Amino acid sequence: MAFVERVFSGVQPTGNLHLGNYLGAIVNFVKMQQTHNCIYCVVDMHAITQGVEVWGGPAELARNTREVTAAFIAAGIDAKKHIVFNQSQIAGHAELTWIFNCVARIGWLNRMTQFKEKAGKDRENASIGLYDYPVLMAADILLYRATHVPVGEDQKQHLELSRDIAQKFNNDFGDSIRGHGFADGLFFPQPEPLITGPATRVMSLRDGTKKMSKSDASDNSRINLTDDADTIAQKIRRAKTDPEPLPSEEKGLETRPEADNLVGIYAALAGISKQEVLTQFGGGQFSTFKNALVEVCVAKLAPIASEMKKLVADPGHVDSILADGANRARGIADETMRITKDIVGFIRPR
Ligand code: AQP
Repeated sequence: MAFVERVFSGVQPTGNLHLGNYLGAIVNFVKMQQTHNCIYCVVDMHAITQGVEVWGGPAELARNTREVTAAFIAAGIDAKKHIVFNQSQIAGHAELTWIFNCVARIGWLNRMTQFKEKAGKDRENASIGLYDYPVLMAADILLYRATHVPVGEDQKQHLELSRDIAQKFNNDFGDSIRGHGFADGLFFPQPEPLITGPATRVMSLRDGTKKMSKSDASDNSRINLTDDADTIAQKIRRAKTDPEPLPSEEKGLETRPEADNLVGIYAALAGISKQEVLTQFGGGQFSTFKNALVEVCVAKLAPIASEMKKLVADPGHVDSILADGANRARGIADETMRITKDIVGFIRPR
């Protein structure tokens, strides 16, 4: 069956939205609006999978949920033409997760590297929600039978799991799916990850081998979307580099993770290739390149930060955007759950 193409993706409201989230995900969210119907979700149910000391408690969760929504709108997502909502408003995310929990295998989840990284050494003490995170993610996507998912490189493995779950559901319930009018036995699509651009994995400014992340203890490791121009300048000037000048060819970046990262960030912000950046700055000192990077970064982020500020100052308006999005998302989600329940054999009122 040819599925109607639909884009879905989400961002966790865990605070400190950063340049990695922006370049790895949100920039592509904005682009996809031109060609697809898009659903962008503030995944607040994912946010509570780590300890409360990580997500900050109820007031912080609500504040961060509004801030991510504001970032979506400020970056150029059109919440009227497309759908923007927060996950917990739609019960189908949790319902479909339960069904998928019974389809996914423990062996599959045991391979998930993000769980291993986030749970760390104290795995026994991690929440079941953190372990089940990728199944909830599969449910998020497949509740809308989405076909394309723009994400950063770090989410590739979770997308593969979503594809495995979709395929196993279609196999396990093939006869029932056909019996419900899907002649080819395919109810869920296998969603495709869209991992594009020169900054699909933005690294920490303090350590070019570590992903830029909201939860890094050092604020200097990341550029937050809400940082002002002075803070951006300071962070970039202090970013770790090596003593060599920039190379003129991309090959010269291979063993230089910090240089590679900054060149990738410049390329993504300026909308050019890494090679074009090196043609312009290769052979020169880092200080010259860093000054240019500050400029392009401030030019891109300052208008977003100022629009975000305006939006979060009016929480009622942000909440109405989320409520309107949830109402429209619910129409699609309810239809998927109705058919899924019939396929599984759950009796429901007629
Ligand atoms: N460093 C990154 N480079 C490129 N893309 C990134 N993404 C996250 N970090 C980078 C992408 O941003 C989207 C939203 O991510 P998320 O907030 O839902 O979850 P995350 O990947 O767990 O983000 P963080 O910042 O790393 O948070 P913590 O510190 O809590 O783990 C996703 O598409 C992701 O790929």
